[in-house]
Amino acid sequence: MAARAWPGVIEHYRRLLPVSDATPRITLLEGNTPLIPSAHLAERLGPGVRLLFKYEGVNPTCSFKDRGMTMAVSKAVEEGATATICASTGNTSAAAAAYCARAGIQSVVLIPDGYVALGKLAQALAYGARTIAVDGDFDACLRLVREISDNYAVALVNSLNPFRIQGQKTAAFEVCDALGAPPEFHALPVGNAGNITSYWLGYCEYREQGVTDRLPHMLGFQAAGAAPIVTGGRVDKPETLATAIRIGNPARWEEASRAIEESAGRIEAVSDDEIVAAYRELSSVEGIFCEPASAASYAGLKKLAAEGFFGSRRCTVVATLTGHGLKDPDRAVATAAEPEQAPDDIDAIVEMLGLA
Ligand code: AN7
Repeated sequence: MAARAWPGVIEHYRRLLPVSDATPRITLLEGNTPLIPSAHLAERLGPGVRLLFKYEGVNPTCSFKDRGMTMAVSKAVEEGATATICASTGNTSAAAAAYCARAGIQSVVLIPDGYVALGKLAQALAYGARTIAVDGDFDACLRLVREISDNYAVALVNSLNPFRIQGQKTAAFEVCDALGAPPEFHALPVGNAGNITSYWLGYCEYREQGVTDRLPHMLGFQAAGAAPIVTGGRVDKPETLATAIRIGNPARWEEASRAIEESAGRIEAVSDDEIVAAYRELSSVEGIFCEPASAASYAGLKKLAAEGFFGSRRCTVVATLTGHGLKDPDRAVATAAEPEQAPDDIDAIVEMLGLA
């Protein structure tokens, strides 16, 4: 018998989402992403650590943002919107552009000029968004779109939009469905702080519904140059090569702090060097290629492990890898060895490879 095809997150989790039969399903069949067991890196964290990666890079636009965007755009269409607007470090704009194309409505995206990875820029343009590169950082872009959406007929689809959080919480449901229980720890990169807010909501709802009987500890990791929640103060000039999380004043700051506190979790900073080391390990050791910001989750786990956080305790740890490595091809090439050059000559190549 054929398995029932995956219908996308709205249809699959409709009982736990604010939708009705009147809500159009603007979907690209996002979600149902793999929870990949670590083959090699788990043991580096501790002898009792079972580590799994929630690989969100295989969503339709190659990041977790699709989960929230299917909800935000479906609800915008239900409410009669003909255009959406968002600020983005790249992935939100890629997802907004795709789901708006699918819905047949206009997408406007404001991005910090020069600080959006090439793959993400390519996506916004390919999907046909009005793409506006602003001479300012993400926080400036977010201020602009908030004011524009407050005063004009365009729907805001940043994670300030509650439907984004609703859609993204489905990732926590999927983790519990796959494991049969929540993990002990859930690690995430934190930028605008929508995703950690969403996961925590999802875990709490599953427990309230009686699907699960406990909650994980949430572990959030910011880039050291853009770590306002860690330092407790807005960062005026955020800097990190993980451009996805180059954010100095997160919109969901309070909710993220609450998730950390209520879950007895941790929020920590990881340096760009730690992020790049984790990023390289994930691809070259595990065979999982994510973008630099995504690797902050594993970089943070390594850092906690080095402080003796896990010790010899037996526990299940899930790290979300939020976006695909091909989002940022420039960084991939810049942080790896260059291709070796060879003539069109078998002897030379056999010699290079030491096979002779
Ligand atoms: C790959 O696209 O903010 O803490 O404008 O793209 O929910 O913001 C992206 C954020 C982590 C942080 N990993 O998530 C945007 C944007 C990747 C991301 C985050 C982002 P939040």
